[in-house]
Amino acid sequence: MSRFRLQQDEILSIQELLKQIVGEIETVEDPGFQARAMVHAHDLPRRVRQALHEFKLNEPEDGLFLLSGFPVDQERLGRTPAHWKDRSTRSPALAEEVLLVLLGSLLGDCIAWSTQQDGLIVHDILPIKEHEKEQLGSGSEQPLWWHTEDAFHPYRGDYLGMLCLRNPDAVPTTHASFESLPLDPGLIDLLFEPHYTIRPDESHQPKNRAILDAGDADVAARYEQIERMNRRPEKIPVLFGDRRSPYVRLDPYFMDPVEDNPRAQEALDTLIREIDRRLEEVPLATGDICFIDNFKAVHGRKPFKARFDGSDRWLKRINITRDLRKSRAARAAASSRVIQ
Ligand SMILES: O=C(O)CCC(=O)C(=O)O
Ligand SMILES: [Fe+2]
Repeated sequence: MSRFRLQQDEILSIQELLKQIVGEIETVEDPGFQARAMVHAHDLPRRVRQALHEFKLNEPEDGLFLLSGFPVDQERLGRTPAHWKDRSTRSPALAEEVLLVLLGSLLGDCIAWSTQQDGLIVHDILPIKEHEKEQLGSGSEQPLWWHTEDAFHPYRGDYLGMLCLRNPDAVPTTHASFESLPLDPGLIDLLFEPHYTIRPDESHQPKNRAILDAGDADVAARYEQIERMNRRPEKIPVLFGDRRSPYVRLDPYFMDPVEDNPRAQEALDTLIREIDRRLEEVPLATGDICFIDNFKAVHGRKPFKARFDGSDRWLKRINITRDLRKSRAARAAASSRVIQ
């Protein structure tokens, strides 16, 4: 894992930068701020920029970058909200959200989904009572099975960024990479071929939308598209890129058995078993910021007993693409971040 610990002078310089930006905006969702984020990111300490640049350029096999040492004022945050839709106009974690977006901008551009968390760029990950037993980031009692983020979608992010505001019970995020997978070449051949299907995960379903805008034709059309992807998922390979260091696209919980090709199913089962064996725990602590290479590693979360008393685990999450252009047909304007 690439570990990066902020030094005191770097923390002070970041705090100074955040103070200035937070004074100018009401929310990180402000398109003006999103447009300027990459330029603001040039003012982050040089050692931070260098480290994230190397993570992007060298694509380390474990696909995990962990930055720690940023202090988070718990009193300013107040209580962990009961739901991500319980947003005050001005987030108590605005500075941390800005920091996550700036760091993410060193890897690419933040993207949002019109079908997920109401099209917001910065997501809250916190346990929600009604989702306790569900296969969602906001679930708790079930393990969140390891996955590629938004694996079903061709425009899924290249990176996932998470900033931990609090995690009092040290609930682990899980992580596995594909470094020197002991698979025989015949199985690798099959995994590189389009035998597999991945259906949209629960977070993109209309029942998980907060804003009641059933009359919005655009949004309705997006959900119809998700429904089509659910009914007739296209056949895809789960490995791609370089055979010696493959990229992956996997979400076993939402994959159907390959009925017409038992060898392809066997290859997938073997791959899943190997990843299960490698799954590691990464309990994020307050102030930890991790970036996961969504092509090189999978991630999930261990089950836990949520408290629902305002002191629960609370993370902020972003998705980042290296190439905003490839989704242009699905976005309203060149500078828009929302994939529809
Ligand atoms: O809670 C975590 O640590 C991971 C959550 C996650 O993978 C997700 O929400 O997609
Ligand atoms: Fe995830």
